[in-house]
Amino acid sequence: MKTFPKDFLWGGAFAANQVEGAYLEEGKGLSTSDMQPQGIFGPVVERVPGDSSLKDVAIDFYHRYPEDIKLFAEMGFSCLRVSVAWTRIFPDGDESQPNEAGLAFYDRLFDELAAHGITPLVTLSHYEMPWGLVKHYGGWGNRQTITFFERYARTLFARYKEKVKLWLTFNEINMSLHAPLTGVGLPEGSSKSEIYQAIHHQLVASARVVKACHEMIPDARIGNMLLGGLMYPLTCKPEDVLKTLQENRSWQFFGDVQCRGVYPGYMLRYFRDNQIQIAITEADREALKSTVDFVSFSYYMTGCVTADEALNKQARGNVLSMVPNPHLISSEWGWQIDPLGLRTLLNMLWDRYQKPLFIVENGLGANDKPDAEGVVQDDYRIRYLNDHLVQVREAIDDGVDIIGYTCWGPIDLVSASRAELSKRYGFIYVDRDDSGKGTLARRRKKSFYWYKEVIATNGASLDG
Ligand code: BGP
Repeated sequence: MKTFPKDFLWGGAFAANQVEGAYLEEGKGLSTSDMQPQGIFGPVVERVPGDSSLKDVAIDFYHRYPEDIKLFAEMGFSCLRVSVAWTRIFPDGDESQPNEAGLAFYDRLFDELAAHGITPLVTLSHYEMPWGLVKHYGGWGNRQTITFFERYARTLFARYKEKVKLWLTFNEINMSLHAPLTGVGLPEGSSKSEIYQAIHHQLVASARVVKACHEMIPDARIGNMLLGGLMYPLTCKPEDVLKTLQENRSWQFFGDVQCRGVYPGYMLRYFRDNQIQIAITEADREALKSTVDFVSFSYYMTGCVTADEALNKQARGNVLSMVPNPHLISSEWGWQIDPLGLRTLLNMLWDRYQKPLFIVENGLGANDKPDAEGVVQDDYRIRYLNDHLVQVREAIDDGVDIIGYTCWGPIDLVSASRAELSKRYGFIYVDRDDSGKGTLARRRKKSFYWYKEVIATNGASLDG
């Protein structure tokens, strides 16, 4: 019988800015996320006293984490992916000393997880950076940001070295091409050269903190995080196939640098062909040689690529544009559902990198409606997750080395792309709506009990 490995990590994942709230508490500074109340594609809005954004409170995890962790433990989680808000530790980004209150919060959080036997997987940077670094330094466009980020990462490694053994550098590092402010702190309309220069700085920073992590916590493992944007050719026309290869390389490039330590030739050609000039120093080349221990990624959907411009209708996920696949159905938000694609992607990444893989995001955003008894009967979510996990099991049977699975948003949270609460991913319902109304009370959905059973049986209860 096909099974999951004995020590497979099961759990959920989220980002500080989508759950914590407390956006100015205990010395926290403003982040890019605080400046984009309408989400990662929305405009920058200057914050003024008395204004409010859904993310300011989010689901109030900052104050309610003990209750939430208890529920995760009840489901049997062995892992929880969280992120640290950089602005709780260095409010403007360029301070020389960290904010003790911010560090103390994550101490409490990690202690609470440990008390429930849950392993933390910690993302250093998930869709936010200090606004101070954007305003005064030009974000990742400035080489100095590498130093600020390394200081921040080293502060976390020193503080939490006994508590956190699994780390990720940048969430969906390839998304900067599509949402430059969120990704690299550059304004919309930045040129390709500016964006790739900022990305280069981020790749160097990622490699430098990989090295720092290895030195400071030798028994830790640190990975990268890609938006796994698997594309299929729309037809078998050779032109479509070549274009698809190139499209896939536009995100694989990040993994290639982070896993192999050098810029791939196809990217150098892309830079040449598009007159993109990037300053890369000898020290940068040396730094890039520190490669990640494992590869993590998010997986929600796939799309198609065509070389035929006339057919090139744009369907949008939250980050990537793609041609719809006529063989797949879509979620309420238009994301095409493709469980089999997860098996393909796992095999592709394993073939390419031969490093352990970690699925750190996957899930279905839906507009859940509680029934008369107040219960969300989310059979559609159960079906989605079941079908994806069946394919994870198939990939394990294919010989792919997979560390674990943390589904996105185990508790309802504020969505990244549009900053909505009505797009729910959770096993746990949170009573709060898009206008901010609600008690913030937590309630178990039907999927809560389903996931609990999946974890308890280490996947044996899956259907299929
Ligand atoms: C990924 C992000 C997450 C998350 C998820 C779902 O791109 O890493 O932060 O939010 O997508 O997207 P959304 O919240 O827009 O539904």
